[in-house]
Amino acid sequence: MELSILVNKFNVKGRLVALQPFGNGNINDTFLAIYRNTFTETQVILQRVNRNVFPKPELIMENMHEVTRHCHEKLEADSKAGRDDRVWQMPRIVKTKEGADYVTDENGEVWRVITRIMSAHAFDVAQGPEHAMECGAALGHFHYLISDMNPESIGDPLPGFHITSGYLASYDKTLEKPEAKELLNASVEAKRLAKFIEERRDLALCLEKAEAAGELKKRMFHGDPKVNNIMIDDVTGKGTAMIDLDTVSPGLIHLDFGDALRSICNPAGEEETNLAKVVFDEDLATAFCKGYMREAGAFMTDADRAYLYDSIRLLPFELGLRFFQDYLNGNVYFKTSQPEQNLNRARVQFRLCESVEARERSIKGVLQKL
Ligand code: GN1
Ligand code: MG
Repeated sequence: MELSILVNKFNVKGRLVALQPFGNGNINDTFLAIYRNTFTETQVILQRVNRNVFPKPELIMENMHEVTRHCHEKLEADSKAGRDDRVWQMPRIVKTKEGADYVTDENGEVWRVITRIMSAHAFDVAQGPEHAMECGAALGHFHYLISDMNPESIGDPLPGFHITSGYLASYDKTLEKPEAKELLNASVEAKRLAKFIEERRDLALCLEKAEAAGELKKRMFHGDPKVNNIMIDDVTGKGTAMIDLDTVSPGLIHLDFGDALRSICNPAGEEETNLAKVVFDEDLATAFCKGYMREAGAFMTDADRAYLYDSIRLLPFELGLRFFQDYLNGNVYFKTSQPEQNLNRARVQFRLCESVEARERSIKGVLQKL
């Protein structure tokens, strides 16, 4: 089905005047649609939910319905009570003309339309400490918003997501494939990354062990709070919304904390090819933590705090492992524009992990003062 026919199945007023690719997501296909009528313009986001990644796209939409329903109610109540220093926002599902949350095309692909948060932007890399602090505040406030959701109301969007031991197991399985062996033997850099993983197999289990021992408990988490999923208000420079809600589900908030920091504290970005530029920036980390704690510090137990450093070290390792496994497996998960891209993305994450390790004492010092 043509994209313009598809998007017109949704209930947006006006005439479609533009429809173009939008954003830099690694998973879903995203488009911006602009509608105009005689006196105003409406911009919405059209997305195809990636079926190769999410085994049940319909479930993703049921979850999104639940998450946005819960959060919009809470946002409205807080706003009436004049509780906040700003307007916190969250995209809304735009229904089809028939009143459904999504459209399924002739190939069984699930498409949705959500509102665009206007006069706000997400950046691919941190712009400085103030931006980092606002990212922290936005994630902290999001954790507050979803903290009292019923975890039973959400189906598992992506079985195995952020279970590092599972990623290790699928990496080991991939290594047995002849194609993977060939790729590994063909490159000194790939061999170096494989060694990097071997030296850190224990690290992979740090949060899983703490959870199994009952020290850490699952709460609701975002799942993908990287810097370009955090919207910043163009007018005030303040954080205003978390986007990309596909993976909101029960999980450890440590995974969000570590994932946000691995993304925000790497100003070179995930696609950098010069490893010398990839460092974990502690000033950005300090600013992020300040913003996060202001909004969510009240929820943090002593046990939670004890595992923050581990989470900052684990998440770049985990993502590097996921990129590297995908490279060896023929680039079937993350979108790529050239065959070595996932190899390079893995190099960046592992360098970041090393950079965290080299700063262990000083990062722990920052965390202690929170
Ligand atoms: C993917 O969809 P996107 O680009 O926001 C991935 C995240 C990774 C991220 C790295 C469902 O996120 O886990 O951290 O790429 N999402 C999924 O850029 O696998
Ligand atoms: Mg995503």
